[in-house]
Formats: sequence, structure tokens, C-alpha cells
Amino acid sequence: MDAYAPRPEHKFSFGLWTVGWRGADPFGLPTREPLEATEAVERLAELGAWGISFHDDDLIPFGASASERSSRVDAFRKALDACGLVVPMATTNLFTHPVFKDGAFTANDRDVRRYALRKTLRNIDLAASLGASTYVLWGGREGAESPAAKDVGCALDRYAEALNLLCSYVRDQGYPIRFALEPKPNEPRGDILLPTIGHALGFISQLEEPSRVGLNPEVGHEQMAGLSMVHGVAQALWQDKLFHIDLNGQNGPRYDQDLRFGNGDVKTAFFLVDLLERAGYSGPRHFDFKPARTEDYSGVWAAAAGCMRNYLIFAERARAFRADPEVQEALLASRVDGLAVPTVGPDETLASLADDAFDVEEAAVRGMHYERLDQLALDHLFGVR
Ligand SMILES: [Mn+2]
Repeated sequence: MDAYAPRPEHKFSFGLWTVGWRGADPFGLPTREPLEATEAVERLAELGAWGISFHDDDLIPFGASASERSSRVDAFRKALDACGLVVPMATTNLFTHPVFKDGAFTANDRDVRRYALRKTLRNIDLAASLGASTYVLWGGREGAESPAAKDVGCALDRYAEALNLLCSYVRDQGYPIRFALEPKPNEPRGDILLPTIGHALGFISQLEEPSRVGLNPEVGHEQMAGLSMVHGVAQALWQDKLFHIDLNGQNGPRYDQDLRFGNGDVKTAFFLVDLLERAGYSGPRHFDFKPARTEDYSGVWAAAAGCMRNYLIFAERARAFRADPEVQEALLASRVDGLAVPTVGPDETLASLADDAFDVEEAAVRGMHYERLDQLALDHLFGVR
């Protein structure tokens, strides 16, 4: 049996827009024909996935009639039931239509903001009816190209207003839904509001119902800002805010590459999986990537399979790293466990600090032995240990 074969208990999920991405980019036309949602469900289930997520417009074309809407939703529901796939998360497309060119919840035009709320509420009803427990908000158009164009304080007021209204809506409806904000520094806007995990965590603390709002960090988005995804996710976990995660690949600060998980910064991917698995993260392992536009559909399914296979390989490599006696000894040599001890003990006061017999020069020359520890991690990642 293949040790890296994905199974539903691994909780791998994919956006309908990922395998369904047709390869259109700012410089080129689509390279693939449209993919039916029902076929995406069938193929992902065959590959061993557990869930599928969607934007409203992925499932129901923008402006579709009521009858087309209900026939598409019915077909999707039938395919889910037949294949045993679940819908853990849904989200709203508040970025493709030109009406959202200046944003949705933070557009300067009030009628656009009200329309964005209506579009979101409608899809939350659908998400709830399909059993989703997480609703992601990626504000790709919430931003500006010129600092003169946006009063950021007012924009954050309106963003918070929208979140407060959405929270009260799901509470009143009795939906077991929590919201997950997805930070991104730029693209498509020149600068996007809530650009990083840290900005989003700070924003959540200002909301009326902070417990209902958390994060959906994306690997590539943090790396576009030159930040450590591992540190960001660790802080989200520390604040109990990792509601969902978007796994993909990126090569440093540049355009949003959305590579398959495992491509791009492999070491970050390894330590991210190590973190998620050791933290007992129980949410979806969700892939938000774009199969390269060079590929036909066989390449699309190979890329989806690769995302899951790479996650399982990283998880196995991380377990081997942690279980290695030499690694455990190296962790002790680096005093990694020492950070868990409070700096001032419970039976001490600040006055106790004066009692320390501390040799500054001795402490200054102590080696931390991190180079050896990191090489052991690489040896495990490379599979040579
Ligand atoms: Mn991305």
C-alpha cells in the first residue's frame, strides 16, 4: 500500500476554482476548456480528497436565472452525495465583476457596499445548506493604488461594519458558521487592506464578536510580503485563530504564483506541516493553487494529486525528524525546551532578578548549535536520514 496515498480522514480539500482554473492570465487566454463542478467533485473524490469549496460564481454563473441556479446546485449536491465529498468552506466572489473595481465592503460607493453584502448573504445561505462551517473572506479588491483614493480609517470602519453584520446574521439564522479572513499584501490591488496575518489579527480584536472571526492564511500570500508563513501560522494558532488554511507554493516576493503545494519554498512547506501536525490542527488541509496553464486536464489532476502526496510526505518526514534520537539530543543542545520556562517564576518577584549570579561574558560566548539542528532537519527533508 502506498504510504502517501490520500484518504478522506486526511481532510484534504480543494477550491472548485483551483482545478477549474482555465489558465487565463493577464497576458494570455485560457488554455483549458471549462470544467463542470460535478466532474471536479467526481475526480477529486477518486483522488482521495475529502472536501470541495467554492465561490458563489464558480458554481452558479454570475447573473444566472433562478432555474439555472437551482439546477446547478441540485447537480452539485447530487454529485457530493454520490461521491461522499463534503463542503467544509465557501466564499464570495467580490472581485471579478467590474462593479467591484474599487472594492466590495470598502468601496467608496455605498450602493456597491450594500450590493456586496446582499451577494454575500445569499451565498452564506447556500453555504449553510451545504453544511459549510467556515466562510472565507478574501478582500482582493479592498484596497487602493493611491493613498489619496482611500480613507483607510473609514475603510476599516466599513470592513468592521460588514463583519459585524455578517456575524449577527449567522447568529440570528443559527448557522454554525465562523468567518475566516484571508490576508494578502497586494494583487490585484496595488495595496490591499489587512495585508498580513498580523494586520488581520489586530483587526479581529476590534470586532463586536471576535470569537466568530479567525484567519485563512495562504502560504504564498505571506511569502509575497517576505514574511515567515510558519511564524504567522504559529501566532494564529497561539491566538486560537487558525480557522482554515490555504496551502500552495511561492518563490519569494513576486506575483502570486499559486504553485502546487510542495513546489516553491520546500523548507517552509516542511516546517509548516510539522507545525500543523504537532499543534493538532483539525481543520481542512485546503489547497488553493493554480495548475500551470501549460497543462491539459491530465496535468491538472496530477497537480491536485501532487498537493496531497507532498503534504503526506512532509508529514512523514516531519515525524521522522521529531522521532530521531539525534534530533532530540540536538534540540536539547540548542536549549529549545528552555523557552517554555517562565522568565520569572511564580514564587518570585522582579526583585529576585538581583539574586542571579550571571556571567555576561560566559553567556555571550555560548554557542546555540542551531546549524547542526537545521542540517538534521534538511537531512530528514531530503530523505537521506
Ligand atoms: Mn494566492
